[in-house]
Amino acid sequence: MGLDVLNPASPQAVELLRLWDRCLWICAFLLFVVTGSIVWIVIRFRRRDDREPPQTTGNLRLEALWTGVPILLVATLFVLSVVAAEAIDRPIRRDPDIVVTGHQWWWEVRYPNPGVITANEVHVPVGRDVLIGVDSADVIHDFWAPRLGRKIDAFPGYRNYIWIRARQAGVYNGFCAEFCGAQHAWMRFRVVAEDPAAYEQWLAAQATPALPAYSGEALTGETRFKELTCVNCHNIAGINRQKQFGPDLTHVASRQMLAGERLKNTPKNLRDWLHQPNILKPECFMPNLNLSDADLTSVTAFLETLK
Ligand code: HEC
Ligand SMILES: [Cu+2]
Repeated sequence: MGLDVLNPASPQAVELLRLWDRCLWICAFLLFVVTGSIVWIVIRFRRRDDREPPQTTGNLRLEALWTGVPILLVATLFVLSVVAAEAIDRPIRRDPDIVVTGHQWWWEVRYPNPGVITANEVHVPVGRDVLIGVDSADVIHDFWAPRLGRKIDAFPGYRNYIWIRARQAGVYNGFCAEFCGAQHAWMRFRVVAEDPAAYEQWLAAQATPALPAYSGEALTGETRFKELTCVNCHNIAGINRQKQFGPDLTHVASRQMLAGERLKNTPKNLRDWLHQPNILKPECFMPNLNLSDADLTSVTAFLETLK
């Protein structure tokens, strides 16, 4: 795989890498010229006797040279950067396809049309320009999927925008790239790029409540979920709808990872999470509710039905 930043998968990331390459070559050349001159001067003008060498001041040609060359270099870097920025940040002339909101320490992912809410997993159709609006519910975070584009800050109360376009289907790593507190390192996400038909299918499935062909353990789990204050923080479409504080759980079982990618989404890990969120992610904002074994089993069984 190699480093994500050296392995671009979108036109925007290609543009960034190109800028990086050019700057690197310019700087490598400068390094060569500067260190080369120093070495040459040290040898050529080394001390041979005790006489003071001739002193020169006010050489106009030299002054012009070492003022002009740096100005030219900085201007070149400036132009290269502006060209890259133009190519990456195209104008915003419509509403975003997706709104991503940073929370300590997870990402809320909303599709305004048709009203889907999920977490830590951004699905996009391959080969299409996708406009993502990025903001925050608390402190400053930074949304970064290195293979797909630039970083973009997530501010509370102000929305930034970023274009991405995945060239190939695949799963791309994402990170919070602005230190935001204790669990910053476990504030990851993934971008799942799939062909448009699969994407539409996913979106349609997410838009329908996953309800409720279940019985037994899972049914008990649903009742306990409502009784155990989970509903104060988590939404499940069809069960409760209020202002949510934690990740939407309508289709939690369809997600690949849990808790900002702290855990793979397996029944065992889900149960562990409900048992000790504070141990898995110290200081995180899901409290340890000291659930009994019976509750852990039934609530896990219930959540596992939410595909
Ligand atoms: C005080 C609010 C609060 C309560 C009460 C609460 N949670 Fe959470 N929950 C959170 C927060 C915040 C997160 C995100 C933690 C993180 O990733 O940093 C979370 C994460 C989760 C996740 C992981 C979701 C994902 O996609 O990553 C599950 C599952 C979950 N909670 C289930 C429950 C259940 C079941 C209960 C009741 C027994 C419950 N929660 C009670 C706030 C709460
Ligand atoms: Cu963050």
